[in-house]
Formats: sequence, structure tokens, C-alpha cells
Amino acid sequence: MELNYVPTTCPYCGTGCGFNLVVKDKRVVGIAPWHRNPVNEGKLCPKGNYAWEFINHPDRLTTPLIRKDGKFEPASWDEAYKLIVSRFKAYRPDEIQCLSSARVSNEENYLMNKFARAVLRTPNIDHCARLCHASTIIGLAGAFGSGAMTNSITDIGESKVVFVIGSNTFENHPLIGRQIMLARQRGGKVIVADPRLTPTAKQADLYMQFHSGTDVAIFNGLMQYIIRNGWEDKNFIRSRTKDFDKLKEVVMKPEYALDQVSKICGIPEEQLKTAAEWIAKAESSNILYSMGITQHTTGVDNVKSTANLQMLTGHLGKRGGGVCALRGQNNVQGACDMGALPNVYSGYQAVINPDLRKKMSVAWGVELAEGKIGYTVTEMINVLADTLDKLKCLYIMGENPMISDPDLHHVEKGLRNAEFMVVQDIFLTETAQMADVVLPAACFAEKDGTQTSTERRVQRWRKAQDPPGVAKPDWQILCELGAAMGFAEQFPFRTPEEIFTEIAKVTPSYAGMNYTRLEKPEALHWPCPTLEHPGTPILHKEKFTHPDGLGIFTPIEFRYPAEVPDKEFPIILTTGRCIWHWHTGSMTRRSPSLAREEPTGWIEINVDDAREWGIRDKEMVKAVTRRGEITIGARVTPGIKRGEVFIPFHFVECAANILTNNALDPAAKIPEFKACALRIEKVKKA
Ligand SMILES: Nc1nc2c(c(=O)[nH]1)N[C@H]1C(S)=C(S)[C@@H](COP(=O)(O)OP(=O)(O)OC[C@H]3O[C@@H](n4cnc5c(=O)[nH]c(N)nc54)[C@H](O)[C@@H]3O)O[C@H]1N2
Ligand SMILES: Nc1nc2c(c(=O)[nH]1)N[C@H]1C(S)=C(S)[C@@H](COP(=O)(O)OP(=O)(O)OC[C@H]3O[C@@H](n4cnc5c(=O)[nH]c(N)nc54)[C@H](O)[C@@H]3O)O[C@H]1N2
Ligand code: SF4
Ligand SMILES: [Mo]
Repeated sequence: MELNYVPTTCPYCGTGCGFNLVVKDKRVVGIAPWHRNPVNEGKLCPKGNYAWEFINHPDRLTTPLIRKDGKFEPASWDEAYKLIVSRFKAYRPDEIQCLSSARVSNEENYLMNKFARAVLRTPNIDHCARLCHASTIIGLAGAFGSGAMTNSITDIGESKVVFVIGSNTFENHPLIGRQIMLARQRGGKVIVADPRLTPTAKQADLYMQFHSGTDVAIFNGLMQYIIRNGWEDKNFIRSRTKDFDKLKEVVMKPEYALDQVSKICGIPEEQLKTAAEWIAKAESSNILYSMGITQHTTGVDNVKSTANLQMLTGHLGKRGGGVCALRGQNNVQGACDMGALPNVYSGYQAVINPDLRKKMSVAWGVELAEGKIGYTVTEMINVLADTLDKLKCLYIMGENPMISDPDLHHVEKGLRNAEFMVVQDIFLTETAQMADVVLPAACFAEKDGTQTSTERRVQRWRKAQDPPGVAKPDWQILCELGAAMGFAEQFPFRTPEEIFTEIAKVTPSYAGMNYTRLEKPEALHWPCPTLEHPGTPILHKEKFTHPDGLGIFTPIEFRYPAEVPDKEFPIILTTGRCIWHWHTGSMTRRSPSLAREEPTGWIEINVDDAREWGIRDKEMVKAVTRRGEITIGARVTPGIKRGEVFIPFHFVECAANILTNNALDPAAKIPEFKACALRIEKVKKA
């Protein structure tokens, strides 16, 4: 039997590895390496390797569903569209909220942004970047003028020092982890700071274990020690930055001397000194960070601290340097680029700028509503749960907040208050089960399109098989709904390529791209402003993106997390991921090869704590916070800081987010997934 090989991009993490889908009899039956892809050169992590297994799973949604008398019944597309149109038209624009998706293509995100703003005329559109790198976008834009990862993935392999803080790169961006190993093979040093001795930390030359939520103190301490020793890059500070004096005023305070910082964070002073010296004296040093930095009420502060350290030591705008904010989902960078955010159109063009509103009105052929900033994902839940009447109708494409948002009891209350909810997904998720209408979408292997990885590389998806049943690609659903709402002229697209042409027309950073140029495996990094432009793998080479070209130091004071341990809840809870599973498990728990590796969740407890608390390995315990409780198996390990526990959030039966705190960073509105207070109770035997 003949096999076909269709080169495409991995649908899981923001690394953006390429592989071939193997097609037999018009169905995807496996994955084969694509050696010419420069990101991963044919290598894959387990999720990439098994990314074909969920595609033809029997649970795939195959037909629209409409809730009648509390039960879902199959419906035709016409029936579903008719119902949706009649309900969408019944609400005022600001009573409707759209959630777009980091799982779908750029073309699809662009259309959701257009559908929300031009058809529904609502300012309320956001997506899961809010739970993820919202603090990066604000923090790095504040420091450098652009909120994106500064250097490219292969560039990490050139670093003389790689400082990983708040990223478990080996489990969550494994093929970026490979670059860390390459840097080390080439003589570079690796520093990892993490409350847990992760697989990443195990590869470090210097591992620093600390208490969740103390990052700013660590950065201020490192910077004070560097300045005290005169190791700062004076030339870089003078020629490329401003406000160094303001930074100095704060970081030189006695409370940020290393002996004091050591008491706050729990890292021995000597280790902090070594880290500071390695970073400051290296020819090049890169910071890699992800959710350990961003998911805090001080998320923006943490991000700005990474920028401060890199500007202080002059490790920016060059090979092997940079602030590498590792974006999470395959297309979260693209979803942000495409304007699936409440404050910007595609290309970060502010909705409150009247000139840009005019530009988009002309481009789309509609008079757009007065620029107003809509609700974020996290505000949406609060408004639904607590401020009845303001939001009534939800259109959710490719997100599963019933597992991924903080404080799930509160989320459930909010979603129940919605009068009408449409969910568009590839599986009947926990969120879809609460919908009034469910629309079946095609998955990555069933459509053409582009996605933008963490290094701003815009790469192709290529269709390998038809979707199951009557499921359709998200872009087609959006076009048909747009037309049914009376906007056929705005949604005339017959192919994703036609949508991309419009994206390039209205989005300056994508203006020089088209499908022909993206055809080669290298693809293109934005900004790529003209057809002749080669793309931009490294940002800020000569100047930063601010109008005056200077990077800005921001002085940051240390603050504790919103909820700290006390008598009643004496333990710090932090949450995150494991290599085998993806977020809410909708895809990986339906991939047998991945699911069997970790069939359910666990709570990591330090071995000395476990002894003190009388808990055995594998014992079922109750984990309790002010928000709720779950029953979960203990995993006793020497690899986590005492006084702290970790729960992965992938598993509905012991969902970490029943426990987490929805306290938000004031600017980024990102929740504090990485630190709250918890107690453990013995499970009473019946
Ligand atoms: N296998 C797998 N890979 C993924 C994902 C997945 O679900 N599964 N999701 C993708 C997405 S969307 C994202 S955003 C990325 C996330 O990638 P990561 O950020 O690497 O993932 P996390 O496990 O959330 O957290 C990273 C580390 O932060 C540490 N940490 C906990 N508290 C703190 C703290 O207060 N400060 C610091 N500095 N560190 C702390 C945790 O111990 C953990 O090792 O992964 C992407 N890749
Ligand atoms: N406690 C805790 N909670 C967290 C985090 C944490 O570290 N700790 N991390 C947060 C982070 S960083 C993130 S990014 C969020 C992720 O939160 P979500 O985005 O809600 O999680 P996913 O499971 O990735 O949901 C994506 C959905 O898209 C569907 N899907 C996949 N492909 C397609 C497609 O082509 N079309 C359509 N229509 N649907 C598709 C999947 O089936 C799935 O239901 O979780 C956040 N929640
Ligand atoms: S590292 Fe990320 S993009 Fe690469 S194969 Fe693994 S999940 Fe896919
Ligand atoms: Mo994320």
C-alpha cells in the first residue's frame, strides 16, 4: 500500500518542530522525521512522536450538537448556524465575549478577531495567553518596546551561559532543551533555578532551589552583587539604556544584599554569588524563562527583572544573549500577533488609536465601533460569576477553561450564568459539555494554515486527511457564520492562503510574507516588513524597539504572593506540567502511548516533610485550599523544596485548579498559578 508523507508543524508546544504525517488510504497512520526542518532536524519529543494518535480517535466530534431539554442532539450545520445567528443578534455587543485559541492557525485567529470586532462589534476577545505570557507581553514591551522572545532557538546553543529560571525546558520545550545541551557541549555553563529538581535542573552545572514566589528578590540580589563588584556592562548601559540610576536606587537597598535575599528565597549565598559571577563575566549569557516567572501577581515585575539583569550585563542584541520567553502553545505567539487580545488588532495595533481604527475600518469595509478595551479571560469569569447582567453570551473556540482556569468552582459558577454558549472544539471537553451549541472542528492535520512559534518563526500546516464526519476547519466555520450574520463580503475566503494575503496587507510585521515564501522549511521570522526582507531571527541588535531606541530599566521592589502559608494552610502549592501530557488532557489523554505513561495526577511532597507528616509514597491524601479540595496520590521525592508541593494540572479527576487562587497581576491580569497556600489531610478510612 502506498504511503504519503505530508510535512507539517507539531501541534503541541511553541518550539515549532517539523515532522511528516504518514498517510495511508487517506488516513493519517503515523509520524516520520522531517530532517530538513532547521528547528529540530528530524528529532522529536514524545508528544511530537505520538501527535497522530488522537487524530482518528473515536471521541472526535463529527457533527454539530444542539442542547434540547438538557441533552445534546445531533444537528445540521444549517440548524446550528440559524440558532447561533438568532441568539448572537439578540444581545448587545458588549454582552458577548469571544475566546480565540492558541491551538488554531494564524488565519483562524485573525478571522476570530475580525468576527468579534467587525461582525459582533464587541471589544471582548481574548485567549489563553492571558493565563500564560500576558505578563511577558507587557513586561518586555515596557523594557524593550517589543513583547517577543529576543533571540532564536538555535541561537541558545551558542550561549556561554544559559540561565534557566521558571522553565522546565526538558519536559515542556524538549527540543529547546536540546539546544541547552548543545551549549553545554560547546563549553557553556548551565544554571537552573527552580523549586523542584526537574529533569532540566538535573542537567545544570549550578542548581539553585528556592521557594516559589521569591523571584524578584533573587534578581535584585544578583544585580546588587554584580554592581558591588563593578561587573555591570557600563558601555551597554550608557549607550543603549536609560533609567539605570532609578534601578540602582532600589537594588542597592540593604534588604537586597545576598545574605538577606538568601533568607527570603532559601538559596545559599555562595550559589547566588557563583551565578552572578558566571552571568556577568560571560561573553554571552541567555535567560530562558516561562511560567515560573509569569504566573504570579508579580508576573510583570518578574519579567521586567529578567530584562533588567540582561541590560545590566549587556547580554542583548547579540548571538547567545537575550531574554528568551519560551511561549507555550504551538500558536500562542500567532494568536497574539493576530489580535486575539482585547486591546489590539493584528500586529499589536492599538484599538484605542483612532487612526488605526480608521485603517481597519477601511480594510474591512465596516465602520468599527469606538476603540474600547474589552474583558480578558480572567475578568470574563469574574464578571460572569459575580456581576450578573454584564456578559450573557460566549463563543469559545479551542479552549477548555473548565480545567485550565484558576479556582474551578468559581469558573463553573461563571459559565453556568452564561445564557448562551457556543463551544467549537475537536472533542466534547468539560467546557463543551456545558455549551448550548457545540461545533465540530477539523484538527491541525486536516487543514492548511500557518502557525508562529516562540522564536517568531511563521511555519506552514499542511492538510493530510479529511476531517471526521461533517466537521470543518475553524476558518471555514468562521466564514460561514460571518456570512450567515450578514457579512459575506467581509468573509469571502475560499482558502487559508487568501486569508493570509489579507493578514499580510493589514499587519506590518507580516507584510513581506506569503505562502510561496513560507514554503521552504526555514520559513520566516517576523518582523518581515517587505517581500525582499529576509526576516529577523534576533531582535534589538542595534537599538531597542522604543521610539528613542533605548531599553528602559525599571526598579522593582520584592512583594510576596497574594496568599502565603499560615497556620491553617502551612504549605506552598505550585502547579505545572509533565512531559507526557498537554494541559487539560483533551488530546494527550486520548493518545494511548502518552496516557499509559502517566494515567492520572499526583502531588509531589518532599521526603522529609512526608516523614514528618506521616505520609507514605502513593498514599491517597486530601489537598485543601481556601477554594476547594481534591483527593490525590502522594509522590514522595527528595526533588522538591521542603514546605512546598507540586500538582500537575492535566487531570480532571484531581484537578489542580480546584485549589488555585485567582488573584491577578494588576496590569497583565494573569492569575497566580504558581503559588498559593494549602494544607494536606489524611484520607479517613471508611
Ligand atoms: N509536556 C508539555 N509541554 C508543554 C505544555 C504542556 O502542557 N505539557 N504546555 C505548554 C505551555 S502552554 C506552556 S506556557 C509551557 C510552560 O512551560 P514551563 O513554564 O516550563 O512549565 P511549568 O511546569 O508550568 O512551570 C515551569 C517551572 O516553574 C517552576 N516554578 C514553580 N514555582 C515557581 C516560582 O515561583 N518561580 C520560578 N522561577 N519557578 C517556579 C516549576 O517547578 C516548574 O518546573 O509549556 C508548554 N509545553
Ligand atoms: N494550575 C495551572 N493552570 C494552568 C496553567 C498552570 O501552569 N497551572 N497554565 C496555563 C497556561 S500557560 C495555558 S496556555 C492554559 C491552557 O489552557 P487551554 O487553552 O484551555 O488548554 P488546552 O487543553 O490546550 O485547550 C485547548 C482546546 O483546544 C482544542 N483544540 C485542539 N485543536 C483544535 C482545533 O484545531 N480547533 C479547535 N476549535 N479546537 C482545538 C483541544 O481539544 C482543547 O480542548 O492553561 C493554564 N492553566
Ligand atoms: S518539542 Fe514541542 S514542538 Fe517539538 S515535538 Fe515536542 S511538543 Fe512538538
Ligand atoms: Mo501556556
